[in-house]
Amino acid sequence: MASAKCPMRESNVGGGGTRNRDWWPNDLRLNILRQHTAVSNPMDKDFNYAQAFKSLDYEAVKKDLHALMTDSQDWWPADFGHYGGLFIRMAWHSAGTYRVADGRGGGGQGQQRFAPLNSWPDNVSLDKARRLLWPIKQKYGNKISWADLMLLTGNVALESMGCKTFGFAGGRPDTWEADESAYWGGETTWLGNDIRYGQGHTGIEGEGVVDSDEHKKDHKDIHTRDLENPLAASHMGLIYVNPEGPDGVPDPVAAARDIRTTFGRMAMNDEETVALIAGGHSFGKTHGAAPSENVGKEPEDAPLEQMGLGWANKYGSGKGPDTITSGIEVTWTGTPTKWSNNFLTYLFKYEWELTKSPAGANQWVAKTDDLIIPDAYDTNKKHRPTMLTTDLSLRFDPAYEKISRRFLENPDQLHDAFSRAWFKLLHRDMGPRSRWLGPEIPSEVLIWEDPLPPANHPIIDESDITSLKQKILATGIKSAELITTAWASASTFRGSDKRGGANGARIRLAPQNKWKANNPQTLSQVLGALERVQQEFNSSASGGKKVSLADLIVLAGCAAVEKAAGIPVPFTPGRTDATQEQTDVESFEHLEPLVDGFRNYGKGTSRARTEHFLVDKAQLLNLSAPEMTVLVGGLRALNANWDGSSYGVFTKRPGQLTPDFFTNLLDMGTAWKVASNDEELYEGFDRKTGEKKWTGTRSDLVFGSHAELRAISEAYASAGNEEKFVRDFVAAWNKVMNLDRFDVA
Ligand code: HEB
Repeated sequence: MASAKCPMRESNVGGGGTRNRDWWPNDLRLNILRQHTAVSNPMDKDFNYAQAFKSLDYEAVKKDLHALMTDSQDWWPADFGHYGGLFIRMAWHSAGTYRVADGRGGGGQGQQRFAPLNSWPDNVSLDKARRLLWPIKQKYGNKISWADLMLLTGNVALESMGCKTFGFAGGRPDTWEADESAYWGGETTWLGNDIRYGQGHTGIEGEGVVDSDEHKKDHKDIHTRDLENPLAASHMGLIYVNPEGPDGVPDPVAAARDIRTTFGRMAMNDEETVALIAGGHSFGKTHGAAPSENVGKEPEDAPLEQMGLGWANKYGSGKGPDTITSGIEVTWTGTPTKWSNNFLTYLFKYEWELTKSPAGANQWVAKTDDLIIPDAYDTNKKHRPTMLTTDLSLRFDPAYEKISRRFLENPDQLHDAFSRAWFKLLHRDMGPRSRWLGPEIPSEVLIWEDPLPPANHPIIDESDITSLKQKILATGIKSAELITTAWASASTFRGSDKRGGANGARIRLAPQNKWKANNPQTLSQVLGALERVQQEFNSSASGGKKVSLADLIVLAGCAAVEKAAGIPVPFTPGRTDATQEQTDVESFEHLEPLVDGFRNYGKGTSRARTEHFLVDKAQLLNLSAPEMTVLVGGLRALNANWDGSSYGVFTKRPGQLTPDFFTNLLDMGTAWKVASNDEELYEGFDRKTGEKKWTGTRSDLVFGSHAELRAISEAYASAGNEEKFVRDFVAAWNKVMNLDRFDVA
């Protein structure tokens, strides 16, 4: 126990001691731009997960998973003799961290293995679930990632309990370190929500999901509160909402409000939400055999001999009937290892009475003498039906009730809605279908995939590319506008959920064609000119060749960069144009840049500075710090601000690809002063003459003020690196243009 008393700060080796982040908590987090690199990954450099997965004996894994479901282990026995409920919860918690606002979270990287998720209070006992899977993971090795395996296991659990699924796709390569890019909230206590609601709520540390009475008094805002974006969960350390009701208040109607916000931010509508909860809670049970004081430290803080497991439970046997997970003790249906409509049947059949679990948590019991619920371990025992506050929301929220009653009367509709919503939940962050692998990919195309039409005609070749570039440059459209349009099109990509990008040419469709950052008026002129080039080519090209507007938009940017760079800029054709019908406007609105420092658009909020948004965007674009730096410097030299302004265009020869941005920014002959009350604009004056030379934004000046970014800027401003600058810019530009090209990977 000695080590548990010794906080990490006191460690004087191995990177211990007070860190930069402790001294300067608001510093830029450039660390998020150097994650998941080769140095943290034990696989060989040429390891290709998609290829490895293709050699997997998929049916054999599924067979092993089916066998595991009922192969109860003494060290963690299966409730009702079936691990299905536990594994569904594991998969759901793996995928359910997804939030559509920035596409982060989700099951795509196997992050449930790492902190903080492995130790979230909501993930209690899932450490056991993953450990039960280890022999299967070990057996199939590199051919199936943890990310895929955890989700596939949830799917097989459903099938094993008689719920036909909509399908499954593999293709999620594992990461090997804790991802630091997602904002999970600013609270410093588990289950706190003071920051996300900003209304003075405090988290109650160490109480599991059970809140204290003192906390409950202060709940007046649960009917009106607003959850901070991009968060989806109502508390730090929860995947979604408090099962006992908002902040522990057992009010099903108020709980519905939190559920709607949370599931909405997970990209689920009311129907999908009802289906997921009613379907999910037709299985398994909750665990609250005794008060949570019995439960030890979470995995990240647990003693060594627990070997990465956490939450050691000293109550009784600490497992099986004595398990403490959420602190709630509920079994929803009479058939917890079988798909059924029973959750909804009981929800409406009985009236519900508030009661407490043995751990003291709020829960509900049916007012009935019907002892129809089996015990997980004692076949002689029967129980009355029980529910969570959040389960009752499906009956007492008027909109949810309508849907629930329809599902109650039409079990096939519940099944269809559940299996579709479950498939969406597990695959929402996978990106385009070209990334999906395996024999169980559904043939039905779903709108949330952001579908692209196939290229069903011969695509352009090298000589077409050359002549098209000439034609584009001859349209008279300014190079800077061709560059901003290509950037606007490609830079919607987010590495988090692999959405966006230039493919599909959705920049010409709603909502992107109206986004302020895209400068709609200029955009429509550029697109008009490119459409004319396209029409001319497509009506005259030999051999039925066609060029898509998506390709032309990128090619136009490449042609303009090439002209300015004086070296070839690579271009990979083959994009296609999506239709408006293939574009879910509401869902695409989440991709709108509120701040894009690369084109000097937008500014910070009360919660984040402009330069923090720049780094955030760079992370979503899978860029390193040097790539971010060279792109900003290059785009400024190319005069490519969103509105054509000269902010940050620190050069006397705008339009040429020079490192002038860096040389001028680092020039000690310039003194900088704040030029706007909001500290978003700065002016640079000649120290000798006092003459005003430049105007720049926070996204510009940060490359001179931040030590690490300045170091990179110095490299690009140094004699002898002019060519390197051009080469690096072209490489980074090419990377961004092709971020979404999973079809050619
Ligand atoms: Fe759930 C369980 C809550 C949704 C599926 N959950 C559970 C629990 C809780 C909850 C508290 C218990 C844990 C323990 O163990 O103790 N959920 C909840 C909430 C929500 C939910 C609050 C929202 C409203 N779920 C959900 C969904 C799903 C689910 C959506 C799917 C789909 N869960 C589940 C399952 C379970 C649970 C299956 C069981 C587990 C076992 O059995 O172990």
